[in-house]
Amino acid sequence: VKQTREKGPRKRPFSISSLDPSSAPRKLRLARLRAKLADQRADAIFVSSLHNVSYLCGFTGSAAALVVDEASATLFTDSRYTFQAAEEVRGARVRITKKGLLAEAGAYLRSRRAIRRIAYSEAQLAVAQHHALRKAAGAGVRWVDDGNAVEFLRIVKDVGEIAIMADAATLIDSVVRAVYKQIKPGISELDIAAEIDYQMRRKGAAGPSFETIVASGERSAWPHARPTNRRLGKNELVLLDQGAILRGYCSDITRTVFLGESPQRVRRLYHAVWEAQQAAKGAIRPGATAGDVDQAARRALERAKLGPYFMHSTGHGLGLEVHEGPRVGKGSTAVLQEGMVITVEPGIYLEGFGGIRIEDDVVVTRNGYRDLTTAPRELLEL
Ligand SMILES: [Mn+2]
Repeated sequence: VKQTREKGPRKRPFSISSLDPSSAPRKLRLARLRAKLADQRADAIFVSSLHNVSYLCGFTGSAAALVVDEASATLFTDSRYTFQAAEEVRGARVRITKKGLLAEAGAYLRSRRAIRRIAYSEAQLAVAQHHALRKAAGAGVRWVDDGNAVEFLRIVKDVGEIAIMADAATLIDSVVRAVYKQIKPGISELDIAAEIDYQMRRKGAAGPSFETIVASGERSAWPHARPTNRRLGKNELVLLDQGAILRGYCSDITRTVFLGESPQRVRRLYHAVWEAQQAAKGAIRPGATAGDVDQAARRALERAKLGPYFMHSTGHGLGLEVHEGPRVGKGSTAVLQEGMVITVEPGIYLEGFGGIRIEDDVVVTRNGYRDLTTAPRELLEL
């Protein structure tokens, strides 16, 4: 059942249903992948990352491998997914395996005499799995590193992907706004996290992009705190970091609020983080490096004498995975291009006091950037 989208006058030109029948984006993805394989002098690629499989052929089941060669693509999955594969897969043949995915994919490679050099990802295959695959494929096949070929393609999103990611961002925006009403002294971090997760499912998300973070008081100084049964008190910071998966794509937003009337110190620190985020966003344009974006945030916090309290990257690429390319950290030489989606999330963390982070998802546009998440960024006092 698709999420209902009747409300509102805006027509969405790139719903998944309007993309799939033509399968044009997937054809283009396969064509680009083949060009990369030719560069690496590989005859085929063995794709085992499920995100890469769904990116290339649309299949979203939990057991699959895809072999792409010069002229064809073959998806291997098992009989639990017969109907699902028939519905989802575009641009690839489907083989329902009976004796195990790796054994049959390997046997297929052995039978294909023209495939001698096959690219694969060391990072996406367990050692035991690679042993099984090698054994089935036989000694005639040479395995070479795929150079993250598919991950590189995924960094630049097409219009259809950006439309979905904008919807995923809007969804999590509305969750954050709704949950503010429930944040008050006495409620526990776990209660708030449960409410966030519940709200996103009610709004059509497949689930959270990562374990929802709710950290209050001193615990907000832990950048990746797990929610606990700690109850919120008066006059403390609450950091909320959450994301939703919608039609396969992740969103990721952080807001920090204050329970009560904020003291001068909190307002000053919050403003410095906000300025750092503005500075980082201001550095986003095609041709700039991701390292430039990171440096803009870092310099702004250094100017405010808060440099030592910012101890993580400014952001990361976002898409089918919550962390993907490009890296948006110190010294990153990745060159920004129109269509990349990244997070911008500077933060400061003071032990024994608390932490403040403001995070948005943005898409790189022709001459700058556009925010996908838009929930208010001024310091909210609840
Ligand atoms: Mn993030």
